[in-house]
Amino acid sequence: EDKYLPDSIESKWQQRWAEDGSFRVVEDPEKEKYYLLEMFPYPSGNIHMGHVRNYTIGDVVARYKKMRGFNVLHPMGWDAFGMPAENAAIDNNTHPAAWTYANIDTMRSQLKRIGLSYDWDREIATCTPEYYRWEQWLFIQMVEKGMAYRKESYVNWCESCHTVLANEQVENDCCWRCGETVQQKKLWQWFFRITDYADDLLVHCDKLGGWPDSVTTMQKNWIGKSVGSEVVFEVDGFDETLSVFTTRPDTLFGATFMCLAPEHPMVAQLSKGTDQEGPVGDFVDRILKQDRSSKAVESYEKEGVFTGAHCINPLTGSKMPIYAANFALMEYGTGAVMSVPAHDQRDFDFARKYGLDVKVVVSPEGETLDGATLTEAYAGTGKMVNSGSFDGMDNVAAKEAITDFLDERGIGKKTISFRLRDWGVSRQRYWGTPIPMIHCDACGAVPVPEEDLPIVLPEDAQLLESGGSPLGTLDYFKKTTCPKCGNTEARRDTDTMDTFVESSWYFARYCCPDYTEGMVDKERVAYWMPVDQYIGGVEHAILHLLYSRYFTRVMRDLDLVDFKEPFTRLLTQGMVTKETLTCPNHKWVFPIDTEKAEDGSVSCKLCGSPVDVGRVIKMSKSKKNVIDPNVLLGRYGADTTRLFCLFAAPPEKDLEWNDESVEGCFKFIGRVWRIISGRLEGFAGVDAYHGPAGELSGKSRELYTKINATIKKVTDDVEGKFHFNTAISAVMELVNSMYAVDADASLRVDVMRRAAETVLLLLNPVAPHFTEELWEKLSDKGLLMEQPWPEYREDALVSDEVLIVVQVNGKLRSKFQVPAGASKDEVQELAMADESVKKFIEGKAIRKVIVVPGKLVNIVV
Ligand code: ANZ
Ligand code: ZN
Repeated sequence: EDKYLPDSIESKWQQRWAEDGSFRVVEDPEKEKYYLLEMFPYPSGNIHMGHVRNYTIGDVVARYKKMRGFNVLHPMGWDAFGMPAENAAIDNNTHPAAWTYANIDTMRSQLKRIGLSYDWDREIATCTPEYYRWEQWLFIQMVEKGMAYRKESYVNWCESCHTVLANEQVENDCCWRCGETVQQKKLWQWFFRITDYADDLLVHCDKLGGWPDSVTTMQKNWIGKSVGSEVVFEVDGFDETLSVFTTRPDTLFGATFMCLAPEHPMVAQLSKGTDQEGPVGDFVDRILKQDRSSKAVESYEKEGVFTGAHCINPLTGSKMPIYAANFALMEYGTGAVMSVPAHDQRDFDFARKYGLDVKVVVSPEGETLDGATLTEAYAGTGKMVNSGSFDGMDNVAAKEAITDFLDERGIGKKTISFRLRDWGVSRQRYWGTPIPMIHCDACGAVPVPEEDLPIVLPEDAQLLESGGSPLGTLDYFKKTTCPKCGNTEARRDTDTMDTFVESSWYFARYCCPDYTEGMVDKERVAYWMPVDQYIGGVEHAILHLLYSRYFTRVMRDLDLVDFKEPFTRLLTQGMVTKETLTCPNHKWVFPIDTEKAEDGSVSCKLCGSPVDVGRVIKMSKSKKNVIDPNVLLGRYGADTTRLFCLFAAPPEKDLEWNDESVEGCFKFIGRVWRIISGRLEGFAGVDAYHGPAGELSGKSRELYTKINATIKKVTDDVEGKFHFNTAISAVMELVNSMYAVDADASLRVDVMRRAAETVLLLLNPVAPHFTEELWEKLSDKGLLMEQPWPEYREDALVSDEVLIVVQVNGKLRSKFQVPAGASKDEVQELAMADESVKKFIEGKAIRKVIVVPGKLVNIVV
């Protein structure tokens, strides 16, 4: 027996796996495939506990599926473009590429240190031209098929830094760098027409049976389908009409004014030449400087300005003033709203603020509402009132009736609106995929010819302290010739793509990362895709997952793949959490900068002050409630780290950091190590027992039942459910049973050996290093990870023992187990010989013994 030393064991096996290429996979039509994918990391510099947990969960599934005979694809790569690299480059005076590749090297070796079973031959970094050239190629296909288009749209702009800001760089409407109020600036930008797929993406949400309901619900809400009507209004004194989108056509009789988005093209036209021209212009200028995203708009106080014009209510014929209002979004419906103050709170507030009519048209059962005295809008259902021939009708039925009425007259129809907007992908950043388009005054936007791809991101762009699109400063990059007309004054697009584009198709590229003939090798992708199990953070529930689903549809419609849902099953793992520690002098402090006294009080090592132990929240560097995986790996090794991540909580729940639990996991591995390594000599030359349970008895039979029951329990917990925590508990129990019978002389060595092998097989996916090491000492059957997953025997699942209760003169004196088939005589004999029974019958005349087989012995003295 030797001591458990994780360091040397783990480095030995990691090296062996690397040398043997143990996790390399190729397409094998003979074998059933299993594609397991974890969301790839952004190479920020270091692996954190969230990564460790995510990748450990994935690794266990991958290793388990491999033992179950699947051909498992388990790749890893880097979501390598993005803004942090630019910021770090400015801060540290390096190049984003140098920073990124150095981080990748560090993080790759950290992942290897965890013993993750990746096929490193398939590693992808999205910042390499080999990768992004195909993204550029796809972009061009999309432009040519009308799936991508260019339009003028707003970006956040800081006037003092003279730069475009990403949403993340806007803090409380101000520039993160200089504090200047952020404005909106109109720029020409590229968009992907994801709205073309809105309905299909929505409908298929319900077919994603392997996804958490919470995620599909978030996607549905994000797509946001509303069924309603479009109603046409005539405008007093104008030839043009105005259309609105409404989900409440039943309230049309109560529409008393109209609101237009400040960006609406009719706003300027309506006010032109009226007294309102000046105020409208000022209002629009002011509003358009604000963030116009629907989220921001919701938080603003509602305000507006009269345009000077009126429209005509098509049902009542009355004149409705037209306002420009900050809450009307140009991007939703038609950009115009029919306002019904009696039944919509926002309209109500607006009407009271500007003294506009409030007219009740839906009345709740048994109540009469009066618009003049109403204190809040009534949004409920009821009977139609003040609505001409529709009076008395149920308002829900009136939706249909009024829409039909309008439809017959050609001034309304049923329509559907989606909240989902087209995906704007132009970024005025450096560290991203260059947009492969050329702008020519004569030809417009012209795609880069395919043979000129990739458009490589220049290495020498100056990252300006002020930000902005650095590619625009490089004349040699920017100036080019129009591929269509030869115009030498053409300009390259100097924007780069949103980094979400890279992560929308990387899963397909893993199937064929070396492919040079196209974006994806259709055959190899057909073998591996879709991903059978995807694992990642719930923070990607909407954008990344929706974009990936969208991109897969685009690739299908371009005949690159032949499926449309990329991820069959999705697991969103919980967060890794820990309590926060605060010191009066140092604010947040790291756990390693604190000390715990005997009495449990915590103090700051830096200043000695008492430390306040605060709430348990997600580990984050800023709150310093983090555990560095390197520290954990250094102290306990990878197997303990992995075991802890899986044992402390089921994957979808939050995992709260717990020092004792880590320690407990380490001790458990030590226990397994001791009991198996201590018996190696005894096991030599003995084959593990796999035979019928009936041939065993006593402790051997008991242990055999436990072995088989454990295999069943672990398999049930892991298969489909990923309840690793309860699976591990079951193995712990089996190990306890091994200890309990260890000293028993009657125990059959081949059964004990079977227990040892079973523990190693069941634990191998979780703790692959030490189990492999023990297996090597135990068995000559080759690598443990290449063994098939253990099978259990039905006949060994139930214990064949029954409990016998022994009474003396009707009083309970003892209990014991006997084999189920034991005869009356055998049971009686055992009862009489029982130590605690003997005391009561010794020296007394035995009058009668009653034996109820399988149940009870009653001795009458
Ligand atoms: C009249 C009305 C009466 C409305 C009423 C609601 C309640 P959802 O359900 O989210 O789709 N609307 C339409 N276009 C808009 C725009 N561009 N900007 C801001 N608001 C807009 O919302 C649909 C409702 O939002 C529409 O129905 C419209 O107001 C408003 F008692 O029309 B409603
Ligand atoms: Zn041209």
